[in-house]
Amino acid sequence: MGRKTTKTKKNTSTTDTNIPDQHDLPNLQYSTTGRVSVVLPSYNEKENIVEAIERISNALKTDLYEIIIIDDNSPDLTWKLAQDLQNPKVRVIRRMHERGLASALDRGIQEANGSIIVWMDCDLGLPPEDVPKLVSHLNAHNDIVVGSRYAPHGKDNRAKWRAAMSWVFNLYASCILGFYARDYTSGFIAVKKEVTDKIHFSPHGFGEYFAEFLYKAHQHKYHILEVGYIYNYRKGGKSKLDTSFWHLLKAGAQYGWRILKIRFGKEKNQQD
Ligand SMILES: Nc1nc2c(ncn2[C@@H]2O[C@H](COP(=O)(O)OP(=O)(O)OP(=O)(O)O)[C@@H](O)[C@H]2O)c(=O)[nH]1
Ligand SMILES: [Mg+2]
Repeated sequence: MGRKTTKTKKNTSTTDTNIPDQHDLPNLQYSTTGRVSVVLPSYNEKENIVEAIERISNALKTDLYEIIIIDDNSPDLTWKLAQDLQNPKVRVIRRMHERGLASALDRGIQEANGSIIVWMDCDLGLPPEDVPKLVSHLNAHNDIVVGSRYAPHGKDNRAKWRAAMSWVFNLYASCILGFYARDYTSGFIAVKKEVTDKIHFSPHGFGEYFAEFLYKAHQHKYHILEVGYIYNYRKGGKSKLDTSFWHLLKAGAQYGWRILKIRFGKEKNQQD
């Protein structure tokens, strides 16, 4: 089992009423300098990869330990663009025989050496400038900070029908898995390495792994905080999920089934 935390009742004594909840504010005692590994899965992202690396590096500054690109031998040579930067903090892993988002993230997390791990899309639909905000909310209380469209100040800026589909799906996921998280398909996260050392997800599939990770982490008593962010369409290139309405519906059905399996199936954390 993971580290256990006990819930304490809110202190309502007069002396403490002006002290904000610890989990609502960045914890200045929790140093993040040089500790952050950012994992970026990439497949045919030549329009975005260089800008993503630059903006993440500029945003994290001295907190950045490394950026790990997990690229599945993109035909558009995304991996080469990243390699050619010759940035000592950028590591490119070019996979020749494997494919898939969940397996790429699984590999990237295993490779990461920072004590804080962030992962996100590299298509600039998720704002690189918000990475420090996620990281800053990790502290003695919060083990996982999720960028969420449904937390205060969060928003899904895509077309209304597209945002509505995600909202309904995430409501379904919350009803089945619990309301300790609301954005079960975010894919934008900062987490302590001790959590990823303990909690593993299936390397199969696309975005379903995220709900599995949050569910298992919650089961192991790790604390999850959601922080709002504004989700936009990817900046360039093509989506690997949103290729047609029917593909999207099929993916939704697969995700829906997987949520049921996560909640009611026999699948257990690999290390239990
Ligand atoms: N290594 C690897 N990365 C992938 C693969 N499929 C998608 N990705 C990357 O994973 C991230 C998520 O894929 P997206 O196509 O952005 O999926 P999405 O976020 O649901 O869709 P849009 O942002 O709307 O385009 C992006 O950074 C992709 O480049 C894959 O098979 N292998
Ligand atoms: Mg994306």
